[in-house]
Amino acid sequence: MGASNFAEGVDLAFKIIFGISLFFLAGITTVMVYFLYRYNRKRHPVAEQVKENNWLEITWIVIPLALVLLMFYYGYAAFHPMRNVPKDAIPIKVIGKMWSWTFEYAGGKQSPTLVVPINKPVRLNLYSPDVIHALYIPAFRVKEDVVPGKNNYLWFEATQFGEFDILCTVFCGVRHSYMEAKAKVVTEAEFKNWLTKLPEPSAEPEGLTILKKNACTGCHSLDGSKLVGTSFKGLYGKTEKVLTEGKERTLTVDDAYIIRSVFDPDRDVVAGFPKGMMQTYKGKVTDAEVSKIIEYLKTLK
Ligand code: HEC
Ligand SMILES: [Cu+2]
Repeated sequence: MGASNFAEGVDLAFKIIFGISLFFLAGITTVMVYFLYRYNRKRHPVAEQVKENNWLEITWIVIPLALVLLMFYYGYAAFHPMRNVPKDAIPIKVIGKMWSWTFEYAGGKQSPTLVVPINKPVRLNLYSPDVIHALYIPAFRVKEDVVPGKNNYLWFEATQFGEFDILCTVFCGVRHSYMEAKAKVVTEAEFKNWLTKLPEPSAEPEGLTILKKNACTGCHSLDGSKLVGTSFKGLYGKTEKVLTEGKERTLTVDDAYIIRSVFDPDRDVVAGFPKGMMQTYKGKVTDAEVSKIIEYLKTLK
């Protein structure tokens, strides 16, 4: 069962196309099997060429044409309203990034769950800061690519209360399959209440902005998962095994070590990680910026 205003049209188009396909699958298979029997060499020893049969040709042009036009009509009738967003639709920015969904409401309040009021048009503005993703809400029968640099959108009106799955349908890297979320349909009063309770957007720590700006987060995760480099989670104050000029030694991660790691990454190479992977940030990151980074890393317990 679909749970949006588009469900009926999409389901109808699907049923018609599926029905026509099923009819031809059964019909063609039956005729094939019958011909095997009927035109077997025993029963039909001499082949016969059929040429210039106008009625036959007209039939096989007109019937398939009518059928594809029928499929086009129902497909288009379902698709057309999807591209016409009502003016009063509630705008929600969807941020699809490796590897999670974030829903941003007016005023910048963010939520990991898409909460929408029932029977109200909602417009999702799709944004990706990294690679191509696709937002798919099967129960609402909507799906659209989330492409960096392109302002894609979709809209719907939820028609049923409940929680529905949200998926990413474009393979976007190792944790693609973790990129899921829920769409929750509630009454308008509940929606307003929920929105007021949603915490105000907190300003991003400066250190994190610097890490993102220099793409450090492409190699260093903030949540403990191992990417190309180590994770920054719990890094500050930790005892680390490093190779200095090929000799293993143990040290405690402090300011000096982090500064060295940024400006001279090959001096102390973390055990188990390749040398030469991280380039020096000399001239790209200032000393003041490194201090901000350190300040931020201290908060990543
Ligand atoms: C191309 C991937 C890559 C990028 C980009 C990168 N690093 Fe690294 N980084 C690594 C690797 C691999 C290591 C481990 C090997 C080593 O120590 O050189 C490392 C090690 C480190 C360490 C030591 C970590 C530990 O566990 O002891 C710090 C601190 C660090 N990087 C900070 C940064 C900062 C800050 C930036 C951005 C300004 C950055 N890195 C950008 C790959 C990267
Ligand atoms: Cu994705």
